Amino acid sequence: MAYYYEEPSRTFGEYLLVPGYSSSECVPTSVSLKTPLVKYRKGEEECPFSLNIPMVSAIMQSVSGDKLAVALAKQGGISFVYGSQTIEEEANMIRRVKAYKKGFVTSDSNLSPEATLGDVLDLKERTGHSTVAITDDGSSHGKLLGIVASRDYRLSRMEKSLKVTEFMTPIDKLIVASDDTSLHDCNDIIWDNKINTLPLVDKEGHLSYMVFRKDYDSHKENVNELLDAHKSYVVGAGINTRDFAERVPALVEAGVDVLCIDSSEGYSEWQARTIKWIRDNYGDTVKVGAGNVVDGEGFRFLAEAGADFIKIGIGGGSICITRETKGIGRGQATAVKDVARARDEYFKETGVYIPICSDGGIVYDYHITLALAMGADFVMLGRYFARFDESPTNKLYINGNYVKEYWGEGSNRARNWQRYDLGGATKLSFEEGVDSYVPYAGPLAEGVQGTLYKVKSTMCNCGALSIEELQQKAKLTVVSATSIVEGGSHDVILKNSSKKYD
Ligand code: RVP
Repeated sequence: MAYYYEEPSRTFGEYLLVPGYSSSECVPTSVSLKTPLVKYRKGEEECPFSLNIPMVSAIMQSVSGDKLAVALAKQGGISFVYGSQTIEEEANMIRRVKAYKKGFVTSDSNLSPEATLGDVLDLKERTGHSTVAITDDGSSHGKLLGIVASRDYRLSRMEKSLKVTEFMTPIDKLIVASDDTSLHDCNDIIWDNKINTLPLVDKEGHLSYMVFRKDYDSHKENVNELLDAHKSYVVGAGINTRDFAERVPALVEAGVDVLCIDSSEGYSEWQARTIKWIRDNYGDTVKVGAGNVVDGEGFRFLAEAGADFIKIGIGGGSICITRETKGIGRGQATAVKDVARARDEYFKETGVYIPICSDGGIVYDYHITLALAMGADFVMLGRYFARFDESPTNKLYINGNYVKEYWGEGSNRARNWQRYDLGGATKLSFEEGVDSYVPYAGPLAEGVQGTLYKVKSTMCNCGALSIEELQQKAKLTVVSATSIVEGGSHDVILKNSSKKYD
């Protein structure tokens, strides 16, 4: 006979947190949102890879490109660049994030002296960077001959066929430093000489690195930024259960920090095979998350398969119609509660703590706090991030409002059939997602900081200064339909009515 779960399948909108005692020390500025990303022996060792904020961006074409990845890493979170593109395109996105910022940057924009102004413009279009190193062989470590920056050319006055040697700033007019100069000294040279770029060269005059003034400024602004050991932004990438033997090596080679299997249904042999292949080829050096699951059984399967973190959620995404089309899924809150229980049991048995991620269905900011209180270590968001300037989609003006496009990976537009494939498919058989608009919400930094201030305030109301403390102290209550009405403004005539989205 079929199995019936006792509890109805509930979602975040059906719960509220009941405040606990908060001492005078419990203020938002004292709250830490640091949270583990990958499994570790809790109590015996530090988590080897943590996030500074509990937010990651969804593995979606309309959300996680390299621009958003940089913006989110600056705030302390991580993006999972979408895998529904060619291996080369995805690896290039990872490369762009890794090259974006380091104290010392390996120049990714280089041309030989034979190149023209037209080549400079093409390269700028591809990399998004306006400083180009001219080296003898056009490589990032060739002999440095000069630099082309935006101030060196005027499109209105110069032919595109003009050779770079005609307008670059040549090496004898450049300020350069030797490649053993410390970052501190490089920054002093930049300030003293009022320059934007300092090339570092070795004894033979070969280009080693560039140091940029803008990196120094931006590092000072972003206290939470998530950097790797080489001072590059940390970035993740989505993979699928079909082409992993080619995709994973390309992403690792490009410098990816963590992978995640992107699938609408993770309780499958395909996921176990993918994780096994990664372990066989890379051991524990390549971290990989798996999912999505919605109950303890699914969690246990992926834990035993060796996943570094496990993602929860089927059918709760704002653009997702899986529940309507296939009749599978589970209310997100119930799924998180159930998986968190299984995670804690697994920890008691093995001493290994596997972080869990609540993926999809976050509508209001307080849903993030609820997900964390229910046991999630971090949340994955699509709709939320698609609204910002940095998402890769078009911003449009429709019916008097600015909107951004947002489409599901299971929509005809994305055609990410690998995400829905359970073997044998070569195309998307039916749609599980929609194509839509979301209200435009400005720059990511402002949005994320506003959201997290609310999360921290609520945590203080619960007497919690960390996510772990919130999980221990949280008191949650199911709300009745009538009390939901009571929770909004009611029985008044609003002066300025505008729809709330956060
Ligand atoms: P949301 O944040 O509610 O917009 O949900 C984003 C999540 O929805 C993704 O992380 C993914 O798990 C899921 N998704 C993505 N595409 C689709 C679909 O087309 N059905 N669903």
